[in-house]
Amino acid sequence: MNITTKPSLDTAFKKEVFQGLTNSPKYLSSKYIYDATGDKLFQDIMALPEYYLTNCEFEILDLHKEAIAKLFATTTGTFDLIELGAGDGKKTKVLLRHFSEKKINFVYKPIDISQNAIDQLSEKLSEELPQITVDAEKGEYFEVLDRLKTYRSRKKVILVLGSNIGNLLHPRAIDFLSNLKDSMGDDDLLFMGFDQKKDPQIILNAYNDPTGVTAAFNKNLLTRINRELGGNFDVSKFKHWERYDPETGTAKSFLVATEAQKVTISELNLDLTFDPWETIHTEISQKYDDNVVEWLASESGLVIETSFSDSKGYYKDYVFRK
Ligand code: AVI
Repeated sequence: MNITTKPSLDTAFKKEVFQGLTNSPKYLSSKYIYDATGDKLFQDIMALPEYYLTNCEFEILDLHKEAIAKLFATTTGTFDLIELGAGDGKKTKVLLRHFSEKKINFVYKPIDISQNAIDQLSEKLSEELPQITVDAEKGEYFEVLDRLKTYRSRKKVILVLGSNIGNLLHPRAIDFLSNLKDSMGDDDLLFMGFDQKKDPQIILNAYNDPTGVTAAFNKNLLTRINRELGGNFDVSKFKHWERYDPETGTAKSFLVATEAQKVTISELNLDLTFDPWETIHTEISQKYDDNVVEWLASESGLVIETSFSDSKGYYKDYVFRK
């Protein structure tokens, strides 16, 4: 590694890429996969037959929509259904449609970091479910959580679907859940998806599809560094690699250098060298069981009210109160 002059690390992206790629072993944060290309590749992943998470959660919401409606609805008025990381809202629409058919009073508040995702979702909902009140917002989770604290006037139900929490290590997951708890009042609920431990081969296949969509998704980190930070990674000289540890429930993604190479990132004034088979760790996708979710809840001051599972027991949505 060679740093010529001190770079100006004036954005979180620059700072984190610099930190990660000058560390030994090298790492990058998976949150930077999600630019317009990354969003599209993630949509493609959700449509893969191997990526069971989406269908399992879809099945849960469809199968249990009546019980879920009973938990969420208030007898006294309306509630805010706040979805963090709403994406294209495909799964949530099962609930929205049902709530609307049952004449349940609610305001749907999808929140996503991508303005593009928010605009598309609002447009689609106004066509498909025009009777629903939608109040979408662009924002980062933690920034939005602060704002949520001021919505105390009526009941809030916070939705976090897709096992998004699995991309956080346990200490950060506890921070996230604790922040959510702080934004909740006594009647509020948190409804959150947690992918479950299962046959390790099924998990490996979900993150290692034969069509290479997941590999392209992972490599989008390097493509994005090339485009936004003046990098010259040759992405064809990196291989996507997935590992799953059934003991800890942690799936880890890597990009592995297939030969020795030099890379320059001009915006960071950074020259990097890679040894053959050197790794960049890019993502964790944690898998859970009831004991771990109970532990996370108690560390965060939350209590599990109930949970819903798909028919194969691959995935669970838990309902928490504070
Ligand atoms: C968004 N997140 C929950 C996905 C996951 O399963 O960890 C991202 C993903 N990475 C590879 N495939 C999907």
